[in-house]
Amino acid sequence: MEFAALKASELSAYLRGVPAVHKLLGEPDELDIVEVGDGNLNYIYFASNAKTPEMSVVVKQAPPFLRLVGKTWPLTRERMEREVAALRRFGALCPDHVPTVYHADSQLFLMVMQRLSSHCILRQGLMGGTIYPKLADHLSTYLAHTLFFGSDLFLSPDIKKQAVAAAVNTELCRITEDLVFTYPFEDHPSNSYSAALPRAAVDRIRRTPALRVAVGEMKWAFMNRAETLLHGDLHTGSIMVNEDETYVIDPEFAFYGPMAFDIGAIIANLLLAYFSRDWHGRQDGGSPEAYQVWLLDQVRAIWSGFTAKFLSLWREHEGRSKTHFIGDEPDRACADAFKARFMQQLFTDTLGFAGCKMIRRIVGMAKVAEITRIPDDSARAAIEVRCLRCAETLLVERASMTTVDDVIDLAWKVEAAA
Ligand code: SR1
Ligand code: MG
Repeated sequence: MEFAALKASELSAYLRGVPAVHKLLGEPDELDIVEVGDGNLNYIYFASNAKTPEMSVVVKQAPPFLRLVGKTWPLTRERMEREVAALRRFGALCPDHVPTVYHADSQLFLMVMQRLSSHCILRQGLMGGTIYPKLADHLSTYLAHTLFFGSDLFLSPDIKKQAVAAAVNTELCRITEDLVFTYPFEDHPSNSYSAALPRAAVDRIRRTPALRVAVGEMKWAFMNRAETLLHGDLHTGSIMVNEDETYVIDPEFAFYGPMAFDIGAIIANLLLAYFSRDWHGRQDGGSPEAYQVWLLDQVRAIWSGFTAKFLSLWREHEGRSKTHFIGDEPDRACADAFKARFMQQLFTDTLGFAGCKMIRRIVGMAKVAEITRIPDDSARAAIEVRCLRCAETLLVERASMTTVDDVIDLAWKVEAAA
């Protein structure tokens, strides 16, 4: 039977028939249902008690196609089951930063989850210039916990291999392989370019050999390094925030991949926010600099917080299990050297993935609002060129950029050269 999006009355009747959800909503006779309509992949609804609107949940349903494009881009609906599994896994590892799943239906491919009504999408908050004092602490905690506990540094080898197999996500990984690592670098019909983006900037992406090789290396790493269970699409639209709380949503792209992919996604999106601030920050007679400093501070604090927390989880695990990944040794010199190399490689890969993620948002198919909402074509193009320059350096020079301050310096330098 052909898929049809649920009507409000159908969804209301359905939810009233799920006792746990009905109870959470205060057992009303009718529900207010609003389709939010902002998902690239799925239908998303708010379902609320009409008399007590604060009693509310989110319903997410996967249609058998990519919503952004429509029926001409079919997708299997089982992606909803993978998303539910990932949310539950991440929720168990990091309950303060992952919304609760109340109910999942594997016939209708829908789930009912916690409504974050006092939170906004981080991308929107950053466009508005809001400071989130706890953001870096929360995101570094989320990254350290999810990336460490899914990996061979914590799991036994047999459990980890089962987890890799259970999280195979062929279809959505293919989207990333194409839209992040391949199409933006060739003349592909899915690419789109803003009105004033200079042809030379696009050509440079396609024709710089060192860049193409670097992107190839990152694509290979993405496809082959099953290190941990990733979120897989950790941009600022997948994060909800307020002053006190941070939640990571939408892990439908979850799979076992390289740790640096999630960290790189966050850093890339903070850098896109940083460069686009040059326009947003000047609206209403303001100036962008103070908020740009805050954005780069977040990059620094997320990386350094992540490093400290990840290494601390690693040490605690070694203490408890009385084992070391590299085996016994008389002192800890080799284990410490291994850890230092591990973190350095993670940083290098983070920069490479960040570069790919920035480029795809400028020349590829799915763009970001902080750039597309700039109505002045030439201002937008100037910002896009800076994003591309920064991304190129991140990719090409990633091995010689050894500290997060190198990234901050690069961002300032690219901005100042404008
Ligand atoms: C074709 S789907 C476009 C993008 O939306 C998701 O958020 C992923 O980033 C995907 O690449
Ligand atoms: Mg998403």
